[in-house]
Amino acid sequence: MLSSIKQTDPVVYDLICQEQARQNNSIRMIPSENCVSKAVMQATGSCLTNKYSEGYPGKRYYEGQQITDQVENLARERAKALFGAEAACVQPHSGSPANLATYCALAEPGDTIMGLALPHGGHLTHGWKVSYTGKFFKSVQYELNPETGRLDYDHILEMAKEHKPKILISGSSAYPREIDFSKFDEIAKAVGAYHVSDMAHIAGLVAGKAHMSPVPYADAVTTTTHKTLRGPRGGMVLAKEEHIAAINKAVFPGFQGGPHMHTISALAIALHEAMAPDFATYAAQIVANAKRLAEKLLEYGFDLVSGGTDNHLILMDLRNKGITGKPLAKALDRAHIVTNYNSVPGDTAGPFNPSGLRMGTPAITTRGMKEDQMDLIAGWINTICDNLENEDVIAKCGSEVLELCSQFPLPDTFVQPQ
Ligand code: DSN
Repeated sequence: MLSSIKQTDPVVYDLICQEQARQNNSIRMIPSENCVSKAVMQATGSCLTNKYSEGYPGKRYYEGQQITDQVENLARERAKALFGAEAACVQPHSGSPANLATYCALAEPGDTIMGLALPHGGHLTHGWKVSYTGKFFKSVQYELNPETGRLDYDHILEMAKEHKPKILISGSSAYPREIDFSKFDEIAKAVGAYHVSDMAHIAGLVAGKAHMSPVPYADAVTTTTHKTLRGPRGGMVLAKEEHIAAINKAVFPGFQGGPHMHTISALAIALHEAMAPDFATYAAQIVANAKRLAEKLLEYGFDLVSGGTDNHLILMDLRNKGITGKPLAKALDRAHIVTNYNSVPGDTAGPFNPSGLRMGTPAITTRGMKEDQMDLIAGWINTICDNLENEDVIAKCGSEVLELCSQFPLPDTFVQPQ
């Protein structure tokens, strides 16, 4: 697949090969990452990258759209069928532009939006102060219940009644529990707000029926396409029919120019893959793996935000271990276990060395790992946590990790190391 790159630019070829080897020889547990199939990968490198297609199918600003219209319509129709949505926009370049465009379609700058605070598991674009979503709009942030580490729907209702947001945002980037989107719908209706749901992290779980779907309960649902959904890097908005014209207009010409048709073709393939029965098995295994890992980590005395997980991710609060997330993430990385340090609710440490560690199971489940392998991973995390300065112990765990990786190559339908 890479032979032309090797011939034209050996430097880039070498870097890509090194990255492929790194991915192959590590337990990749960043919960927003995954591995795409060869088919998805090849579509992202196809001739569709050569085409400009400003506009939407049937109404473009350039000629030569005989094929691109079909590609975009196919992706839209598959997105609607997979998620049971009335309408879909598949042009957002990723999740952040999808969110901003959706807010601008449904509200005016200066209106109030209300989302989950970043240190409590929300995303930057849910109105956090450093994001333009927190500057263009008046942002009010709800937090998790400090006792349970879970969403507190009564508290969210009280805040919504007080602040009367134009948009209530459900969804998260670091929340390990199932979200009850019907409750967000009730709250939004009670205060006359639009309900926008960001399902980026759980889109694959929703597609595989391993998590409640926000689609029946939200005016608009935004998502990236490359996390649990296992598609190309991209974004998408699913919406009620009455909102799609405004959302389309906000995406193009509001925020973006030409759509990335190569990505949209790859998304169409990923949606097709997600319709296959084995995708539901995959989604269920992601959750089973995360639950087993959480169980083992609790046995080792780790403190988990909310006490466990219902989805694909785990958020460890390391304050009871007397360490922060960064040294642990770095030591794990030296042993080829890749996670990310993360803020936790009530964190007083800064975002560059917060008190938590976030990890997830989508990519390792794609490799075929199951509950037994989660037991091994929990053991290595515990050993490394107790030996942060002991490079011999870290190296020993690292060689055991490499041995495990060699036993779980990606399936043949995925890109293999060169
Ligand atoms: N950066 C993504 C994540 O890691 O959760 C969210 O967009």
